[in-house]
Amino acid sequence: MATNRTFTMLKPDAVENGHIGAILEKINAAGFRIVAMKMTQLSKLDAEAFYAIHSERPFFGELVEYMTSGPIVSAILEKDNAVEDFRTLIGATNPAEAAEGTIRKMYAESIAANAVHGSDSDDNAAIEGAFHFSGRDNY
Ligand code: IDP
Ligand code: MG
Repeated sequence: MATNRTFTMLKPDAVENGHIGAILEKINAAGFRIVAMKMTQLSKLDAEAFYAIHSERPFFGELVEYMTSGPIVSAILEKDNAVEDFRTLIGATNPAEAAEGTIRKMYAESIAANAVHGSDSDDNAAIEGAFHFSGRDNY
C-alpha cells in the first residue's frame, strides 16, 4: 500500500499567498487521491525532527525558521507510482530550475520558500505520513 502513497505539505508561502486551492486542483488533476489532509503549524521541535536529515546543512536554521513561520497543509496522497509522479509534478527544489507547468515553477517564491514538499522515497513517505497523521485521522 505504501508503494502507492506519498506525503506532501503545502508550505507557509503557499498558504500565505492563497495558493491552497490552485495547488490542490493541480494535485487532483494529476490523478492523486487525497487520503488524509489537515492544516497545522509546526513547532520548532516538529520542524527540526521532520527535517533532521538536513541538520548539518548550512540552510537548516533558515529552513526550520521558515517552516514554522505560518500554517501549513499536510496531506497523504495516493496514486500509482505516487512518489516519483509527485516529484515530477512539483518540479525542482529551486523554482528557478523547475520545469514549466510544475507547482514550484508556478507558485514557489524561492529555493527555501518553495511552495510544496514531496517525499523522496516510499519509505520516507510512510515515515513522514506517520509523523503528521495518526490512526484517528483515518488514513
Ligand atoms: P526537496 O524539498 O526538493 O526534496 P531537499 O534538498 O530535500 O529538497 O531540501 C528540503 C527543503 O530545504 C527544500 O524543499 C527547501 O525548502 C529547503 N532548501 C533546500 N536547499 C536550500 C538552500 O540552498 N537554501 C535554503 N533552503 C533550502
Ligand atoms: Mg527532500
